[in-house]
Amino acid sequence: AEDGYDLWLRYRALEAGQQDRIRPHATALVSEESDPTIDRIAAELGTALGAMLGAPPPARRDAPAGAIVFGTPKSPRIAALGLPLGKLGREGYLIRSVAIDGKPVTVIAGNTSIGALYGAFRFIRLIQLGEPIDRLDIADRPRLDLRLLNHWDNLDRHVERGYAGQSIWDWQKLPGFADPRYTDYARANASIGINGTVLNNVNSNADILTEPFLKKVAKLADIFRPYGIRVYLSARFSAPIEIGGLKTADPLDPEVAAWWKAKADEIYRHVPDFGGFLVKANSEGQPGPQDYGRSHAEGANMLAAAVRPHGGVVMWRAFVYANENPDDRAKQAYSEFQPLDGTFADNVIVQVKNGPIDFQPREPFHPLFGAMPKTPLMMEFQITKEYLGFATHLVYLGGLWEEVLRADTHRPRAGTTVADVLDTPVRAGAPTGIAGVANIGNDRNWSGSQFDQANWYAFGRLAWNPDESGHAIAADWSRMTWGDDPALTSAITGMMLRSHQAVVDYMTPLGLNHLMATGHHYGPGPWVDDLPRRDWNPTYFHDADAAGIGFDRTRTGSNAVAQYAAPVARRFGSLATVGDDYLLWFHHVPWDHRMASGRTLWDELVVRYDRGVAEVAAMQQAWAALAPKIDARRHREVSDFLAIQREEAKWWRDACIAYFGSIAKRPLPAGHAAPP
Ligand code: GCW
Repeated sequence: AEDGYDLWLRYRALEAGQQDRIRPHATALVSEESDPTIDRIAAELGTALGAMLGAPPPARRDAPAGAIVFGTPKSPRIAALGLPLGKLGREGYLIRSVAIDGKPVTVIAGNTSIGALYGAFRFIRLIQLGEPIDRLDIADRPRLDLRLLNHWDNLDRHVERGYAGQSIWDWQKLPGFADPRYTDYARANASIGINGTVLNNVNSNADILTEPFLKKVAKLADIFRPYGIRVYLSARFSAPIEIGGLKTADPLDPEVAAWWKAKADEIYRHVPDFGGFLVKANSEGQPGPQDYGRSHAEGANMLAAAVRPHGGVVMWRAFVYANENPDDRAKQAYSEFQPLDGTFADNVIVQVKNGPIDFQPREPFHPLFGAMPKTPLMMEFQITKEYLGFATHLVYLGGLWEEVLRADTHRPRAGTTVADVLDTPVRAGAPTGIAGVANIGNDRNWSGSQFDQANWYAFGRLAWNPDESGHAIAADWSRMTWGDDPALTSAITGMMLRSHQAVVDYMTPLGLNHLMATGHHYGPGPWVDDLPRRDWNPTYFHDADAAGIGFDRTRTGSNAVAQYAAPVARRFGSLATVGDDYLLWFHHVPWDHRMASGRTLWDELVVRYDRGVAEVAAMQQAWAALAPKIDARRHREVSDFLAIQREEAKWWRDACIAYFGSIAKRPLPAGHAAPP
């Protein structure tokens, strides 16, 4: 039965007519090279075409009419074509219908076999999507260098904020046993261009850096390498004390620096192409350089020096906030990092979450983007849905990410989007990148729900090309995952595209945020007011009182708005121009404030909560109608999840309206459906 294991690489037999159309262009698989990646390309094309066409094309040495010729200019046949591969870099590819010895063939070529692998996956996608393949001329290359998953996986296999079972890394059985799933993981990631993975949680355990674990890590790296995926590790800043026997982890202590250097050398003996370290330091209780009175830059640069001789990078996270700091939590990353611009070593990248608080259903873009022109910044998105209903709520994140990537930073000038900041190297050769906190676990369907696979997929596609549209990506995913029927695709993409606004409306409308219940972040808790850290309490974030609601981040409040470029600060800072989406993020607004809709703020809030619930009901209806077109098992699973989502959307609505109503003390607007 269909269970979702195949993800979007769900190669199913094409209709006879389509098979007849494709077969003349898939008569043979031809390569003149041999390396592990070339072997994987042959295997993937064989599997995909075999399943879609009924039989795999034979591997041949000659290139008959209709052959698929793949590889690099190391192949004499490909070299002879004189293809314009120059601008495609290490990972780009070209797919062309050409003639070799007068016979029509399709060539899939890259400067490296990894480029050719990406080309092969693109070619397979064309067939999955029913595109014509007789006159191809496609050239593509990724816009960002580092396209990484971040696993928040602990060594005991618990996944922090993971809702798809246990970690897929079975450390206990590694390196002796390599679950075949590791290979499928690599295939899936390579198919969307992901080229690196951080195996362990940023709340990190130093044991990962000990020899027994490095052997396990090396085994995974060996499996991933032919798929162009490098392994990275989260480094615990206090590791020199915990596993090194030193008395300090002070980054300016020569013994500490020497320990990290030796450790890096050891890691590279196990994993010669090790990517580098990801570090969460001095955030939420993690150790870091500030424990010794040193700055983030001093800490990062010390680690950077250790991996530098091997070509490694250090990704230093900007997600920091401290209880001792009474200032607006939304301001802290900018306040700590912006002044350090220009002081980081050239193999350090600062990794910044999309918004200034923490992966909320909607946040304005992080003010650091554009504000550190001398420092490579990479994006951190969260694919797993920590604040978005875990795996049971259907929420497509492609639209959320697109919104952030297209935001205009106005730095250095109008029109410079967050995507521009990410993909423009700060100097020649400086790294660029993006990371997504993975939603992968050992559930049969990988992501905990069928629809959460779309978020993994969309992350990869946007990492490859941050300008792609969330809509187009959703449509491709739907066709590959559910079947290539236009009515199906339009119904499913319709659900996906409306799902983000729906969850915003039933959880945190109008710029509200962080109203989730304590710790687990599942379900409403806007009344929570007793947590030890002031800035963990939902009451801190919504700031509702008899007069109004919302966090004043303008000049009369925390003035966080001043961290943005002047035109952005003006737009967000004025009630007249901020717009509904970020209204209560930046302003404390009277309950009777007149909204663009003509309603009062209080009435609008209720209308939004109602609308969110109604949208989930609409998704349920749309999905129910698709039953005849979808295999029973997957259809049922999604139906059950939508029913959970509907109940919980109501729970959110009723809890929030009751709570805020007790503060606003205003009647419910006409038309509000009283809870059953
Ligand atoms: O989103 C918050 C999470 C923590 C997480 C932290 C971080 C890994 O609630 O679970 O820790 O952010 O990003 O460091």
